[in-house]
Amino acid sequence: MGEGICDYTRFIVDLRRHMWLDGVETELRRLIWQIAVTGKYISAKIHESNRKLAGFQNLYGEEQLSLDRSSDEILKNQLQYSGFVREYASEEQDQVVEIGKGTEQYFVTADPLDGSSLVDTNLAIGTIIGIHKESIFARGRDSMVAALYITYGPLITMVYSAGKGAHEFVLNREGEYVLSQENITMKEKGSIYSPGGIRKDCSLGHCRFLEYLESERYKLRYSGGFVPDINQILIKRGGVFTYPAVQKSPNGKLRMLFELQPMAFIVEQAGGCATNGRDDILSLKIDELDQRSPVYIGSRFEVEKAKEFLSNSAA
Ligand code: AFP
Repeated sequence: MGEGICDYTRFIVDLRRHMWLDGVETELRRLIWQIAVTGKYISAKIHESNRKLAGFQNLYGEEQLSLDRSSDEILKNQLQYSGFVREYASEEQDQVVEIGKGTEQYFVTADPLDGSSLVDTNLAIGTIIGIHKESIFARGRDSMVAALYITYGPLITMVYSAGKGAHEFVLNREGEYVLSQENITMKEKGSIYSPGGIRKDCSLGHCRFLEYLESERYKLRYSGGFVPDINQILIKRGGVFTYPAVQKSPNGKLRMLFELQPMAFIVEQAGGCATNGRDDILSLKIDELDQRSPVYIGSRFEVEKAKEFLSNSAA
């Protein structure tokens, strides 16, 4: 049997065994799958991109690349025709978009191309997706049923969770996703840290936390892309990413709906945790589309240590 056919057979068996066994509802399994497949079309767009500005700004006043808008369009269309999605909220859209007939059971949030400002540097970037069962204006822990991210790097990988562990698929040369890591589980403690923000704009507690990590010889790993930075912490089974409150943005830079909730969902499923420095990210209620939060996310030891430094300095 040719290797290609063998690969394909193994892939189908892996996919069915893995996704069937973890008890994911058929519609949700198919929706996750369709979003993962969209990653192939977005990746093709990245490869033909010329980093041309689209001449538009998003809700946050950020310049939109034509790539941002085309990735958003690809995703929205795929979700619209999936038949499973009632509403679509995206970092590139000014408001929530009704894309279904009003009876579908899922609400999807998307950062279609996070880190797109890195495209010209050829660093890895990604797509971040949250899947909710009810309105997205709730606590993540109550509304979320799944999350996934796709990393466009030397390989295209998709990490997802539907509430039964975190698992990684890699796109093989036949253009099929093959299960590569199942039930990813982080250690209690890691050895890398990703510190976003400008240190002199951060609180004393935050600076003391970073100094602690450096005194413990943690290695600095920061690319400026949330997806590859989180993916590194997950695949290396430990470490911490932070984008704290800073002077000009007391709520930090990263968006709750489009970046923090999906990654918190996946990291928790891998045995890690995610906080704003005091409360779990998934326990925070979403009131606005563009809601941001400071974030400390990764293995348990480092996140708890961050909370300790922040509360001691706040006292
Ligand atoms: P872009 O999507 O504008 O490239 O921003 C990426 C991002 O939202 C997130 O992916 C990074 O973790 C963070 O910004 C990096 O921010 P700094 O450039 O301030 O470090």
